[in-house]
Amino acid sequence: MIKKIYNPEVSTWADLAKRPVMDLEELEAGIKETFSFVKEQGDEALLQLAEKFDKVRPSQLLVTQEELAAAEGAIASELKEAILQAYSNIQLFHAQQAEQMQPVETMPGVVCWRKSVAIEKVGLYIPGGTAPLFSTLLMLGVPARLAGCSEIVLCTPPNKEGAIHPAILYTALLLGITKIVKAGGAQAVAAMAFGTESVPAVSKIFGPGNQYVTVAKQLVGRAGVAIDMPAGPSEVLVMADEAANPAFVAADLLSQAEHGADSQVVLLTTSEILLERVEQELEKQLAELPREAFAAKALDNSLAIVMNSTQQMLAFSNLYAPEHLILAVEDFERVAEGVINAGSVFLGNFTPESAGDYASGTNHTLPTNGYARAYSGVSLDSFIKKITFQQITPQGLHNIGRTVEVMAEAEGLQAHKNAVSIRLKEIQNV
Ligand code: HSO
Ligand code: ZN
Repeated sequence: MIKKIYNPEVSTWADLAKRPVMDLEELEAGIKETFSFVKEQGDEALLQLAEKFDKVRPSQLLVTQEELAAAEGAIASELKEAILQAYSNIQLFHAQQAEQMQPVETMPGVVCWRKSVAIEKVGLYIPGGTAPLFSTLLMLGVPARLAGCSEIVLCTPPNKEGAIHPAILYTALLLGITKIVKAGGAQAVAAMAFGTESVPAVSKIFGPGNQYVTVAKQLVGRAGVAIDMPAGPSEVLVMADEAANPAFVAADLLSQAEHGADSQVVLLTTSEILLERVEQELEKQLAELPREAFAAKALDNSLAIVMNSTQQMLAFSNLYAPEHLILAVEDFERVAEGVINAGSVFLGNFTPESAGDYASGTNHTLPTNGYARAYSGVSLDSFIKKITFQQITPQGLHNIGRTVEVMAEAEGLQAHKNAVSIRLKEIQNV
């Protein structure tokens, strides 16, 4: 069960805010071997590794038109409607993120501007395993489409029958993603990074995964392929006072704990009574969960901390930098203004994290493990590069030229200076 701590000294906070450490370095050697195998054998390596890890050798590596078309009939209409609603909300929220920058004349005759251009080729990874995360496909596919990426590759491991979950296929269909590769793990990351006969090499790889996928993404990151963000186990921090509903708080903590045994949930509260009630609710609700075993393990790694004030809770939360932050406190609007480190924030008693996980519109691919101190979650920007442009007229160069010459000279870079001087001479001659 969750570990309780009462009014810890500020000097102990940094330790409390540390996530359980995972040593992933020892996985590197094996993953590098997988990389070499995929580089050498391409599709055949993917098929052999599917046989080894997914216990099936798919008859075809890519999902066929027929498989895609069949997905629509294979899922309940209520689920289809839900996916469509989520799609629409995510689309609305992400479409608003598009920015247009007006050209700026920094000096007369010197004009600078910036343009957003989609990353041409992107790869999306959707894990298989215990939960078919078609919601993650929406979270990645919608902004990829809005950005205008011209090639979107989806890799996801097949089940033992060699098939992909129909909800994943239906979502792909909705997004117009047709290159769906039956490959998982480090080999899928390798295929998207280096390319095979069937899998085009992409410039950026997105999506969550197990430890092998995480390390593989880090390794291709070092080799020049961009990745969305460093990923770790999912987490939520709930800040709760007497205004909170203990049953809601417990439900929120469990919703994150059920992701996996390595998930971490943190409860901060100013009320010992609330903590007691939350504990009772945790026990009651946990016992009824199909994924009780995962959630129970996650709770064992988790903390409930009693603090003196909302101010203290906010300070701790900002130090912890949670992936998800739920504010179940009286004055949640004021507290929200003080949040400086978090991936995504949920305000008040009626805003469960689950809403953001699936359907409200915000993205659920978020920085974990304290990375929220420096990283944002996935957004439209994640699929875009911003290219700057400038154009200078002869009069403009006359205006800015001396500044550049003086600076280049001071840096000892004569050729830089010359590139301006040679033109200024020409202008004078006209
Ligand atoms: N909470 C996860 C996302 C997710 N939840 C997908 C349910 N499905 C990471 O933000
Ligand atoms: Zn979730």
